[in-house]
Amino acid sequence: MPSGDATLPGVDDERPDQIVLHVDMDCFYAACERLREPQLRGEPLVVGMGYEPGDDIGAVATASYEAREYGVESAMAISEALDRLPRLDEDAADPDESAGYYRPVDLDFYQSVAAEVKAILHDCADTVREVSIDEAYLDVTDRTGWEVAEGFGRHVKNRIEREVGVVASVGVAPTLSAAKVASDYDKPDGLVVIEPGEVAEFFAPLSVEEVHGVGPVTARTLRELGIETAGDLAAADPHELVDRFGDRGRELYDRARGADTREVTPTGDPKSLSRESAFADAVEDPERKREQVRALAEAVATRAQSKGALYRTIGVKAVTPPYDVNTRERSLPGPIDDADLIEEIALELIAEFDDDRVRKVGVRVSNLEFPSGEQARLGGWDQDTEGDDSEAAGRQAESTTDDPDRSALADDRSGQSSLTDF
Ligand code: TTP
Ligand code: MG
Repeated sequence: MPSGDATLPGVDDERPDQIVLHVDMDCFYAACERLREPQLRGEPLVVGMGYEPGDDIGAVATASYEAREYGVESAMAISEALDRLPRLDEDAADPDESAGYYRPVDLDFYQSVAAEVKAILHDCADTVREVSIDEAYLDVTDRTGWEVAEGFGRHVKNRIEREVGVVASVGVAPTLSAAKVASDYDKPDGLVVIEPGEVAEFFAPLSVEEVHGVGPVTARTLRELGIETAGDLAAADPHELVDRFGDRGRELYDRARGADTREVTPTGDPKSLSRESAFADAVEDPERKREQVRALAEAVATRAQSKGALYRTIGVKAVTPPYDVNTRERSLPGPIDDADLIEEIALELIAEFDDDRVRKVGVRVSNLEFPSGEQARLGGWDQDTEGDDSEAAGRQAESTTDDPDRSALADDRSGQSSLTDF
């Protein structure tokens, strides 16, 4: 059985060059209700359906943390919730201390609050994957570094609270699954950073249920095998797990070890194709930058061609230390498919950074058109599917952006740290 002593399990499978931030709002629907009824703050509050007299079929959507103390939780039958936490008579002169407030679900309102939160998230990262009304992954690799990642997480948290008035729990980690575990770890009002190399160690004491993909049934079977914690699972014999669970066994084993090579891929239709590559150390030599840009330009051209995409805008990105994301782009009169032109324009645009120290460069085409009318699904698009390019040397990630304003770009539009660029 692998002991993991020689090398920390999972380390090889992390992407230490990737900084992922996961945001999950605390008791989101209840937090929204508290925005318009501040007197509900600090009170047990249940949001759900079916609690009106004579209307007893329904479920709890969410409960405030005060209501959770009474055992009320999401998806519980409303009748059960009412048993555990009776509904407060809000008109009574002397309200019952052990009763709670009940409010109906108002999804339109929650969606409007969520939109405000998401706007902040898009402001804080170039790539955002929205996974539900109150949850998103951000790739913040270019915006921060590990030494200041906690401060960056706090900045995102504070902006949401200050500008929208609801509280988020935030996790920062080198993988998506670890970032999710981190945001959940200290809820509510949590901020947890798991640094590269610490993922497996962080996971080890967690119960197997915390491993993504382990439900109550799997957990029971694992316990029968003597596997109680993520650490036990990471140290188990993978062959035995495959025998027991099929391919899923291997997946659970990998997840328990913190192995996760997925990148944050944005939600929505692709509007651009880009490839980028980081240098081990910031580079000043213009020829090295050009060399990298040439390779990226070729990769982007090949990618666009394989997708049957024409493009009208060609852009470059140069990340200068510490975290300045600079983008430059140029739009053409009409859509083209021309690898040489991508290279030529990208090299012209990157020349502006000849004298700068640059730690990452990128090339992008946008204003895409798909004349065949068949916009192929892009590799790496699905959260749970590895992009076919994702194993490319260094961190040459394909990413796509979803910026409707792109089509309005003027020629040679330039922007320092433009927030939605790349
Ligand atoms: P969650 O993020 O799962 O829950 P939450 O935000 O209420 O609480 P936590 O602090 O633990 O994150 O889900 C987000 C919202 O989705 C939640 O506020 C209500 C809704 N929801 C349902 O309607 N039904 C459900 O079963 C769950 C789990 C959530
Ligand atoms: Mg939540």
